[in-house]
Amino acid sequence: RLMLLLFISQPSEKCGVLNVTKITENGKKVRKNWTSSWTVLQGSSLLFAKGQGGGTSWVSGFLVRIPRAVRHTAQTRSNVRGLFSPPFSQKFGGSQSKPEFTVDLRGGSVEWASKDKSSKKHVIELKTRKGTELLIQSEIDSVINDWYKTLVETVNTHAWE
Ligand code: I3S
Repeated sequence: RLMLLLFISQPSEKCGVLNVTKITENGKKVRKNWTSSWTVLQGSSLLFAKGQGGGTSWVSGFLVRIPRAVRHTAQTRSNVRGLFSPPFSQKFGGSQSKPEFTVDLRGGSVEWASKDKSSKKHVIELKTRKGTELLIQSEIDSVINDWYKTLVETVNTHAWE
């Protein structure tokens, strides 16, 4: 029972709105393009989706998704980690918003970004094994601190895979 509890409580699922930009792709520097993205962590995959598009602001997109996220979280907890949980595509609202891009955190790193990486506050720098570097940011302290903790745990958990 203890093992099951530990298994369920692993930080492998989390979602929310974050500001994100790539700074390097496959080892090559790319131009920053900060966008507000619906972000989902599942296992070692981190997915980013644009807002709902068509002029929909991230605020309304977020509000639409709250019940979905709550429902999903409840479902996931009660169903032993996704056994009966909806597939990934549904978490992004089916056809409403598709993952813009995904990064694999296995073998990657997470740290607070240094000042020279961005003038924004609360910026996390993610590096993947394949040489993609991302900055993720939220104006809300508690939000970004929670993501930092979860991402560090995720990277540590999947470091040797
Ligand atoms: O690291 P940089 O190049 O100073 O980043 C800023 C620029 O990408 C800027 O875009 P333009 O160079 O196209 O004007 C962005 O608007 C800024 O947000 C970037 O800086 P921060 O410090 O916000 O990451």
